[in-house]
Amino acid sequence: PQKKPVVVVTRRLPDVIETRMMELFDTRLNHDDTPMTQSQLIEAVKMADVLVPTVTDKIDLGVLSQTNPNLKLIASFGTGVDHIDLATARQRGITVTNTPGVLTEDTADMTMALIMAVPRRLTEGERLMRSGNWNGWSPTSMLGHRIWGKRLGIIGMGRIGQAVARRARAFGLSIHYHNRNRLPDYVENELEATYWESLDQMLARMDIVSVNCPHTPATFHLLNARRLALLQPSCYVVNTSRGEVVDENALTRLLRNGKIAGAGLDVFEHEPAVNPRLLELDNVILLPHMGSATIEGRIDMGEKVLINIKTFIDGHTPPDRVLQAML
Ligand code: 8YV
Repeated sequence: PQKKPVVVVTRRLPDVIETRMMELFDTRLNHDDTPMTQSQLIEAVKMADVLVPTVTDKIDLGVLSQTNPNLKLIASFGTGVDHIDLATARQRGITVTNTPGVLTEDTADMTMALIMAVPRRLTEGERLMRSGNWNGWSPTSMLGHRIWGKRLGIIGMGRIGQAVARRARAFGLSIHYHNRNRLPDYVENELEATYWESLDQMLARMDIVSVNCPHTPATFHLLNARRLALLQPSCYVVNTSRGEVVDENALTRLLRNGKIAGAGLDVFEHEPAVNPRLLELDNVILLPHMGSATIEGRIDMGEKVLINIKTFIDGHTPPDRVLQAML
């Protein structure tokens, strides 16, 4: 019988997925659920025919230059591929796949949760209850800002951005967006979304800004100090995409100085590190990169990984091959 391909999985995945993987491939699991070090990753790619990394594995030139010649597929468990040096992978004839689509709605739910929770001071109220210091209702306590009727500016109107737009419309927000490319008319009409070619001009007019674009060389620090300074002091910022898209230090400074009303952050520039000054701010909700963290979603992601590997091994183009256009 043909030798089964060696599949190395870098992190613990849902049990059903790991079981299926063990049945199908010569699978090497990692149940030490801490991110692999670079040297562990290098050991992994020396033996793997297929690598299944996650967002916490930096697949850079150093790792890719150590792959064994049989490693021809990196089937990433996740949608973002900014942790993989795609150009080098391509040069080395390695196909990269991801898991798009299945975490769109979960991530949009979490984005909407932050859009609601920050202006309405949800976690502040919760902290007050747990502190035991609540003295009862008063007409002027815990006042937040109204959400309906406000302008939401979505940066990155791909699958997740559009799913956020659909939800936000139902909550009475008006939808504005900036994207590399303008959406076709019929999509814009369906979403009742207003396109802003100039990100700067959009930023200056929004009440809430949601970051939903991938992290690429072109979007690194897209919200830099200059652009963040364009926001109105009453504006809220929500980020469920990648920390690197926002200059975290500049954002922190503006939040501290009252130049931005608040922020909901699920992602950070140097995860798992967080700018410690953010922790001191009441008008900020911080979450540990859990935008897509649902049991159902993780299984869906795992199934996508399985299909990508199987299709590739069978000699076909895997459904979620990451195209060069992502660069
Ligand atoms: C995942 C994510 O938790 O898919 C992504 O891009 O950021 C998250 O949804 C993570 O990537 C798993 O690798």
